[in-house]
Amino acid sequence: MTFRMKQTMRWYGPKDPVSLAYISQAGATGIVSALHQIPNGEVWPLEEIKNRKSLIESAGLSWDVVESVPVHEKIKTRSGNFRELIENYKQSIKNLATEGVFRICYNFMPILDWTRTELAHTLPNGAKALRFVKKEVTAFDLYILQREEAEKDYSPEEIHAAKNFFENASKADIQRVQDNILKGLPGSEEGYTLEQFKAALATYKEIGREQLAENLRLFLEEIIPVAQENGVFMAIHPDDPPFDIFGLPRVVSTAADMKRIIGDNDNRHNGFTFCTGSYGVREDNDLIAMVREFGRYIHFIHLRSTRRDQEGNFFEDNHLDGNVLMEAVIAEILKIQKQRKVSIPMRPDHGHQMLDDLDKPIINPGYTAIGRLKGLAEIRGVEAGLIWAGIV
Ligand code: DNO
Repeated sequence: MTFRMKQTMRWYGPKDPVSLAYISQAGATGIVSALHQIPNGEVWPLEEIKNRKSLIESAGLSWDVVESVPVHEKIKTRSGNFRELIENYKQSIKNLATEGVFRICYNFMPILDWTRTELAHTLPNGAKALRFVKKEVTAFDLYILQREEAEKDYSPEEIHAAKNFFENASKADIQRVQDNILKGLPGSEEGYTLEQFKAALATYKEIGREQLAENLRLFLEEIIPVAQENGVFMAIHPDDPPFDIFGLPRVVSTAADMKRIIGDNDNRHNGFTFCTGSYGVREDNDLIAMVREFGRYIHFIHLRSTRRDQEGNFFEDNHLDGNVLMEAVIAEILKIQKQRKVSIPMRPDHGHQMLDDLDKPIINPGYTAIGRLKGLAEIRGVEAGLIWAGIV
């Protein structure tokens, strides 16, 4: 028996310009959503979870995944009232389970969530894509943030390119780079001024990669038993991009990281969001091997493809183009589903701003309707084809 992926789309709540009806018309049957109105660190109240769920269900859809219950910075750094914040996190897990929501996506990226410098990079066909431009990130680090010892993190060529960019960039370009890095992309939950960001960076002065990995382990040690008791599957999202940034350590970037996160106690409630767009930025991440190795623990899938170049830049390509061998990844996922006899929720991650969406104000970059609809349709097509051809 073959199991298809459960097709979902992200919905930012009642203010999202892409309505539940549109999502349903696009072909998704499930929703990925979060209570963005609850301040980071507070308990998610039963009542608000119930309201969100009934809104989704009244549109004929199901709330399959929470993306995300954010992890407070104080938990990541284990400072201040982090114990109380962990208790709150546990309570949110329990409350979600009480209302029948059993999958939670979260991340453990210090300070920043996902990072891009360009939100409307025009492709040759006129559609717009999200892009990470290395020299812009480097210029921000060296000349705007003026982070101590930042030069050490870059090669002479990278510094040269950044300097060149900075000296020739318009004021608007500099502002764009700064805003895109600091203000927080959709779902990030936190935004910073330059001064706030500098202060936040200082809290990681003593926290290297090992310490952050240890802080994650200690967090999991507390929350996973609660998730297990309540039938909840935790799915950690990888770092995006999957490498250290602004001197901040990142510990969910590679297969080795995934292995470490599972640790010695084989517990499926401690699982992963398999995001091909994030892991796929690294050439040394073999996505197919990763699905094979960690398939048992994958509870949520983001399908998206990036294309990288020699300079360390990448942009979000069409879902079936770019460096991710999407057809092969989907085939591998279908095999895992067959073994596990489950349908794993999948969402087409991001999409180009295209067609009529080009004329609309963009509230959530990457999350316009038409580009995601195209991604979903292509992914479904690949899935149907693989199954029909008997490949899976
Ligand atoms: C970006 C998203 C991320 C993701 C979080 C998960 O589009 O994939 O913001 O939701 O990192 O906690």
